[in-house]
Amino acid sequence: IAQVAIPTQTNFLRNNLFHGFSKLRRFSATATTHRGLRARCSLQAANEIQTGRRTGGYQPTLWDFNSIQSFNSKYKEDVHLERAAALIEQVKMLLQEQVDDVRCLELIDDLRRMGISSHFDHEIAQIFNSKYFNNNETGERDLYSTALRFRLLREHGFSVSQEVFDYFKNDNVTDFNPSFAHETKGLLQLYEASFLSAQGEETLEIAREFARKFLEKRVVDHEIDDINLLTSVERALEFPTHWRVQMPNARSFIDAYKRRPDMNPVVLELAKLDINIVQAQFQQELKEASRWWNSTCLVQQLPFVRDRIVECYYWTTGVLERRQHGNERIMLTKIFALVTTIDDVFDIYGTVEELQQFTAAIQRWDIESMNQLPPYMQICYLAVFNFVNETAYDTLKEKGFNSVPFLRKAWVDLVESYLIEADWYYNGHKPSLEEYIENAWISIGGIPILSHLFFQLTDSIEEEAVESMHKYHDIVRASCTILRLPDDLGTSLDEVERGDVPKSVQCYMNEKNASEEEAREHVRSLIEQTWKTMNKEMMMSPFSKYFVEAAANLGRMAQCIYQHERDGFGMQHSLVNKMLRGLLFDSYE
Ligand code: 0FV
Ligand code: MN
Ligand code: MN
Ligand code: MN
Ligand code: MN
Repeated sequence: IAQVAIPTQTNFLRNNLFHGFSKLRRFSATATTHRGLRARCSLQAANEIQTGRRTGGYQPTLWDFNSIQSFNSKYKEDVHLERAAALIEQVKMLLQEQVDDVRCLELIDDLRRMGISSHFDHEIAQIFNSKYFNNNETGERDLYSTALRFRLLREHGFSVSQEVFDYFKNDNVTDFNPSFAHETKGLLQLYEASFLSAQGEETLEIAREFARKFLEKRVVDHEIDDINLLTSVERALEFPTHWRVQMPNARSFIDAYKRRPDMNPVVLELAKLDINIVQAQFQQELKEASRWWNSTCLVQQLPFVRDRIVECYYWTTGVLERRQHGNERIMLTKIFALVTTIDDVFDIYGTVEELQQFTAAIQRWDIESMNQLPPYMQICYLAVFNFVNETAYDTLKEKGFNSVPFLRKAWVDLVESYLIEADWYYNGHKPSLEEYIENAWISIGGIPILSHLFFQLTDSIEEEAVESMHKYHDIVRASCTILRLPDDLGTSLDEVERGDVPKSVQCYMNEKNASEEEAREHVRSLIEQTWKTMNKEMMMSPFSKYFVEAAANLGRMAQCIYQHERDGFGMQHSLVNKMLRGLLFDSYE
């Protein structure tokens, strides 16, 4: 895909609007509508945009609209789909024929990491429900297979006690037996397994420290000769498997898989073909999301907002990993884009008075409320209002449930939390970390995301689950918190420099008189703690499987987008761009 090299009219407008050129009133921006016509945005709102306010400092989009619209992957064609179907049948046989427990678990793990496990949901469930895996008393005395089995069982929702690791501990039970410190494969699995822990599971805590210490040591001392094993260890130390989203990581896992001596050529062929087929599907979805974004004219009307529709779509490929959730991905992309827009209105452009008016209008939730708003706010108010009502219409039509009050509450809670931050900012208030987080887990935007997803991913909507969702069940709060904290690690330096409330890192520094690195370390440990709550709640919740999966993935994707504590969304960090390009644009050869 071609990157935008020459300044477009939008960029020209953006640059000049901020320099207050009055002549710009004569310009009008164009956007291509879904009918392929060039739509004219009258720029009424843009004309009102004033100077002397904060700016985001965000660059224009890297991705050209027309290049996106011209995607035409050959992997949509029947010949590829037929080949994939044949390979899927062969891998099903492979799974069913596998008599060795450990080999079978390894295969299931590989399928998931290569992004193809959803083709085998049925077969995998059968395997787990069969006599081998129902039995927690494994009798295994091997660290590698015990840990692998433990992790996969928990990943698939089975309860299995941490006591399976007692055998590997010292007599005094406060640490693992040092005789295992040289078993790299076992240590690696132990380390991976420890990330499935719930609050208070001490054995798993000790396991993580023990495994991390000796894995790091073996890497540093060059004691791992097997290059494939070394790659797996380095990969896990960077991000454990349990924290990784599926599709955005699939490509690099296939790269690693194909070099392994135990690689199965049928599995490899399927993985390589399937990732190209998925890419073709993703491109179709992205095209649609991009046409919608273009047709809203929000970028032309509000030149200070982030123009990040491709990144918004990329985000959804991590959150909704199922092939069949294409419409949900498109819907979710719109939420990300709308949340980003309103967030920038609150964080960058709006005055306190305007923000109060906007919040009041969302609270009232009627079309009349729009009249009192300045034009630049009217356009984003109506965009949100229409979007929410349209999705609620679908839920009413398809599921007979009126979701408006709940969706409305989600958006109200979001803007109210934004207003609190704006109020802190203009009053120079420095909250304690606790006070900050009590608001910031909402102000990150996860509530509208999860609320909309809830109605989309729940087949028969039950009162109990609706209530749990909107009383913000611990899964919801954990998901939003894991979203918030990596965002703070990645974005807060730029935000504070631009003018914003202190974020978690700065709150901790203020409160404890700590260094930035100490504060970051503390925030990282909060992320680890929050995962324990997530793990516990995932094992028994009133929610659908797909909703729980999405809630966990929302946090995982934040950890991916803000990896290395950089902003891979607003600031388009190159590492994230490379992953994005690999998943959405470049075919796998
Ligand atoms: C976070 O941006 C971000 F990427 C937003 C709001 C778009 C939607 C994504 C999420 C819901 C994560 P930013 O760092 O400006 O958010 P805060 O809350 O720190 O202003
Ligand atoms: Mn796995
Ligand atoms: Mn922001
Ligand atoms: Mn914000
Ligand atoms: Mn931020």
